[in-house]
Amino acid sequence: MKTIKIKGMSCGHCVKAVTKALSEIEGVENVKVDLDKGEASFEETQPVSAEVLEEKIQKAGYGVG
Ligand SMILES: [Cu+2]
Repeated sequence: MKTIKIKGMSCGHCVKAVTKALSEIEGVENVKVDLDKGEASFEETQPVSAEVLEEKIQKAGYGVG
């Protein structure tokens, strides 16, 4: 299980958007987003680069870190 910090989430809609964005990445499974902590955790079925994660999150309108 890997956990990353997500910036800019404020409501349930954001949680859904981030969950969807991460779930679309190949190798990312079982995404859980915690709004209060501002974190997303997921399983990696294959290595996923930080660049890919960041790009996907940014395209959804949020930030990583
Ligand atoms: Cu929101």
